[in-house]
Amino acid sequence: MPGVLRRSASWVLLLIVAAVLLLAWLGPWRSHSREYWIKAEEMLWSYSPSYPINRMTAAPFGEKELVFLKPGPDRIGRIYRKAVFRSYGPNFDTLLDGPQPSGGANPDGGRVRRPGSREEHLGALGPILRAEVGDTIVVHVRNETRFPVSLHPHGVAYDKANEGSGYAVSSRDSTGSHRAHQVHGGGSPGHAVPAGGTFTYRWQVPPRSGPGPADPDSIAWPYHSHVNEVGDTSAGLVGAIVIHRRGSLDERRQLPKGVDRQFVNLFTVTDENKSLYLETNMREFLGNAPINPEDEEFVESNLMHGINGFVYGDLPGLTMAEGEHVRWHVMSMGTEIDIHTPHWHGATLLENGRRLDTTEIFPASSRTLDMTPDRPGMWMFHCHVNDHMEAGMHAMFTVRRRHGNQMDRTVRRAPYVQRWSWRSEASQQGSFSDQCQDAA
Ligand SMILES: [Cu+2]
Repeated sequence: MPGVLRRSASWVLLLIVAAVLLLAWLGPWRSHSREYWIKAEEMLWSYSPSYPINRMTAAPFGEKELVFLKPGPDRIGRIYRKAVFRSYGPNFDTLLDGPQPSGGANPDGGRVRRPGSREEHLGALGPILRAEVGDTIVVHVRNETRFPVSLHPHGVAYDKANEGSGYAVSSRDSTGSHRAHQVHGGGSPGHAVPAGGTFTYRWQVPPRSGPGPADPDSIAWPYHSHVNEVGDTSAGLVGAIVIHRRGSLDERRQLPKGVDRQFVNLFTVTDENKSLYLETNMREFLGNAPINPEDEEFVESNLMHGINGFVYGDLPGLTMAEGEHVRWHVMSMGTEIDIHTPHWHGATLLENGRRLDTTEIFPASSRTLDMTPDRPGMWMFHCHVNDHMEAGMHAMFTVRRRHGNQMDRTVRRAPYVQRWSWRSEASQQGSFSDQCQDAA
């Protein structure tokens, strides 16, 4: 090879090596655009798939619990029509994650939140939206419910068009003088996506959206529909955004580096009396029975004290192994009774450097805690407010024993007697109210 050619070939080689090294160096600083395809959808949701067995006692429910769960001529029971967020592949083609009607017998539900999946414990919550500081989050929302909905995020950065919330603000024109115009949601259709409509939200994730100096390397924010805020959130249109410090998200496992499990738990008294679907539920489950929706006992029966939409120990999927690094994000929504104190049996946790086994959350606030479980077994995880405990705000978490690298699978949830599919459950509930109507 002539010298000139040889020299230029080695220059090319040198340039390629330099480019590869530069790309590798830039890798952690490259910002991502994280794209999500989310549908708002209606479904029948059961707060208590193990009904009539109380999983916390392995015995049939008693009078006190049946107030909330048992359908009757003047009681909706444990199944309600709700609206939830679910995530899909590009162009909304394949269902990826989201609540499924309890029982899993629905045609598309078998693939999502299945036993053993990372998302199983999310229950009625929308899919987790994940990002790192420096990223942009793009969320395409399609509204398949009968009401207008929006997607309003907490914590991340947005302009008025992407706030997902409409209220009257005045604006200045180009001369700087105040215009009397009221601008709702920045004039953007994103503040209320109509039934059948689609909108794309764009949010930035600057450092002020990520963990603060005393936080662990990931924190959670709620997101929810904000058209009729009380009605929307009571209907179920709620989920979580988890923001990671730059470079701390393990992209393959979609978990923070060094964390083995991550759970997000929403403690809330879902007020079905305030849901967008109250009238629909009354029609669907009570027919034309003359019921006063303000009757005190009827109102009480529709207060569902749940964790991720499940009551009395029915939340599945809180499973881990001893010695693992487990991250818990707990949050709340609701009203003045939504003062919750999540308490873990059998373990302690660290919250921003403080050691505790009980924390406190209020509507729309969240806490992030780290646990290293050291006592294998099944442990209670519940709200420590007396009234909430009695009304069902319980779950269980399972710590499996380790044999070397193997998890012992013999620790299992207490078996419950019958397996209800949502179809049989819904038809059972339907036929019960039908019978009552026949009898009336
Ligand atoms: Cu509570």
